[in-house]
This record gives sequence, C-alpha cells and structure tokens, in this order.
Amino acid sequence: MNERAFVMIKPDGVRRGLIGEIVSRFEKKGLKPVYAELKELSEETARTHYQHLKEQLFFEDLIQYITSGPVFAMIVEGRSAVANARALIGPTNPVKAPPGTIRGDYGSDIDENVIHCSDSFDHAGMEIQLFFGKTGMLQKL
Ligand code: IDP
Repeated sequence: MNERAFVMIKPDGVRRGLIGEIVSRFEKKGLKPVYAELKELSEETARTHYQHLKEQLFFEDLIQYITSGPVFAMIVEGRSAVANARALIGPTNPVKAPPGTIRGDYGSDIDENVIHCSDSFDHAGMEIQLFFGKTGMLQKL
C-alpha cells in the first residue's frame, strides 16, 4: 500500500555532503521524495520531536547536535514507506547497523547517526505535521 514517511538527514549527513547519495538510495528503493526542505530546526521543534527521550542523560547533547546546522527533511512516498525506509536506514546504533544500510555505511557512532526516519505510520503523520505543517499535507508538490 502506498504511504508516506518522514525522513531527515541530520546535520552530520548534510555537512559531509551525503544528501545526493542518500536521496538516491530512497529513489532506487521505490520511495519517491514528494517534498523536501533544507532547514535549521528551532530548539522548540527539536525538543518536541525528541520528547520521548527527554529523561535520557544524552537529551541535551542530542538537542545541541540536531540544531547544530541545517537538516535535509523530506517526505517520501511509496509502498510500505515506513517499513521500507526503516530497513534502508538500519538500526539506531551505527556500530550495530549492517553494511548496506545507510547508518551502517556512513555512521560510526550513536551520537551522530546521519539520518532519522519515522518508526510508525502514526508518527510519520505527526512528524510531517510538526516539520511542514499544512504544506506537508498537500497531495503533490
Ligand atoms: P531512532 O532514531 O532509530 O528512531 P530513537 O531511540 O528514537 O531511535 O533515538 C532517537 C535519536 O536519539 C537517535 O537516532 C540518536 O540520534 C539519539 N540517541 C539514541 N540513543 C542514544 C544514546 O544512547 N546516546 C546518544 N544518542 C542517542
């Protein structure tokens, strides 16, 4: 079934010039970018996005990292977009992410793991709303 997922190349991925390579992997998998923005996250958006981790000791470092430069945020669309995108990016910790996944190929530490993707259909909707508001809800852009 066609669905949408929210994907964000984090500041380390943007700094290292990985946007083209990563977008290409999504396209080859059949997940089409239908909207994208290069933007800096406000602290407020960052704190809302990661609110499920607010009790963690690394939370403040995470907020500093994710607001340290522009991110490349996009909506991808395709069959089972969330499950397929999660498979493409690999597990949270790049040390455990197999080669062939984005985190496995480009990340080396959990502190800077290159990319984010929604982990469920419901979260995809919430993240698209948080990052793009009404614009993200448009059918085709
Ligand atoms: P996910 O990004 O794979 O969905 P989450 O558990 O939601 O995983 O964690 C969100 C982000 O928080 C991770 O992608 C990573 O950037 C950061 N993070 C998670 N666990 C740790 C940790 O143990 N140390 C430092 N950063 C972490």
